[in-house]
Amino acid sequence: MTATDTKLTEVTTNSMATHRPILHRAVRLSGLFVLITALTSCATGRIDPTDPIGENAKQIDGLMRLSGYLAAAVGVFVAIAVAVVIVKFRARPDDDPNDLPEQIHGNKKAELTWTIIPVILLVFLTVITIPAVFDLSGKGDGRTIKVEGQQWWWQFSYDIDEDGTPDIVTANDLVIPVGEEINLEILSNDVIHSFWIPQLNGKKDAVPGRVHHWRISSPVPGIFYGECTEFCGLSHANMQMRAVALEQDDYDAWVEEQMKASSVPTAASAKRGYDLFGQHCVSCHVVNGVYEAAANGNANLTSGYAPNLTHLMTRTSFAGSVFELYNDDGSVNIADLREWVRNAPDRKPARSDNRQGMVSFAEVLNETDLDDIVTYLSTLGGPPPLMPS
Ligand code: HEC
Ligand SMILES: [Cu+2]
Repeated sequence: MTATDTKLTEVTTNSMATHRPILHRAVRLSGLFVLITALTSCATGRIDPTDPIGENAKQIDGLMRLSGYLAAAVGVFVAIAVAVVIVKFRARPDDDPNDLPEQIHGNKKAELTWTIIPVILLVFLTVITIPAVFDLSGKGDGRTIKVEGQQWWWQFSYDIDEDGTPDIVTANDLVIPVGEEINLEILSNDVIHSFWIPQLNGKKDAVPGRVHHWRISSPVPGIFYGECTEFCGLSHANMQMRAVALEQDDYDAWVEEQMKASSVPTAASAKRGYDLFGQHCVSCHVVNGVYEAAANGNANLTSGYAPNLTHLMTRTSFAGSVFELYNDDGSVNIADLREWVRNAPDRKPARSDNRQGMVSFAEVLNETDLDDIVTYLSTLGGPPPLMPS
């Protein structure tokens, strides 16, 4: 007996013993796989790519499903074929290990078959996908909204009178009327981001120095959740956004409110907060009508440097939609707002030394200051026309 022969006999005689651990490992691995899949799908929460609502998203979903089912069919076929081969041609105890099957080189029929079938499948998928790609990149007949990616939040600008300058500048919540094909002009003010609200459409990159066109529409009112899907630095995971689709009347009312400038509050605490805001916050933030000219010239209506706060309280969320602006009972989420103003980089990682994100005021503002500033912030419009359910 040669060394190889001994080995072969060992393998054959031990096969029952070795099968079990392999089986156990396979079961354990698939358990791990299921767990990871479950956990990663938890992480996205309300961001749901499997439930398309808008026409564009439905089109993508249809293509995904079709290619998914085809791939699954191919996968099942291959798995069955492999299983059949494994069982049918397995080594049996009384097999002569030296008795090899006929050795061949190539098999025209088999090779043509497994080339032609995939080619047909791929050509089919290409033929149905290409028109969809062109269709999705076309313009809709609705209004245009400018979308700017920033480290790490999204800014939305509306040119209501179409004179080339924005009339409404807001953040986090992209408010749209239902049933209209909204054209998005997607840009970036720093690095590459990607805009993705899966229930309304696929992903579109936001690239500095380029304008990318994208459409979204929703046939029903509601809030649709999205996030940045191109790694863009420290707080990439905290760069979310939502589309808020409103009935036409509600949308018109929203526009009307957004067009109004802010005014100086009269109540004592809010007025004190307003003054503190003028001291500490206007180098970055704009409040239309009262704080437009920034101390150091960073901020103007369209600076894009920090969110325009004129109608802060008409949004549902803040800081890249990471925090809810309202509690479940409809009251203002004072706790998070206050902590944010106290020490924003502590709540959401930022590089404020590098003009990325908000600075900390932990060493600057005392408790009364914080109360008054939050009281002032709470006077900035609101409540939102639609609350998250
Ligand atoms: C150095 C510039 C800077 C200063 C100064 C500053 N902020 Fe900010 N602020 C930002 C940036 C940038 C963001 C967006 C951060 C993010 O979403 O990650 C922000 C976000 C906010 C938000 C959330 C807005 C939204 O819609 O998401 C509020 C509220 C806010 N700041 C309040 C204040 C207040 C109050 C002060 C003064 C005490 C202040 N900020 C001072 C830069 C600044
Ligand atoms: Cu990002």
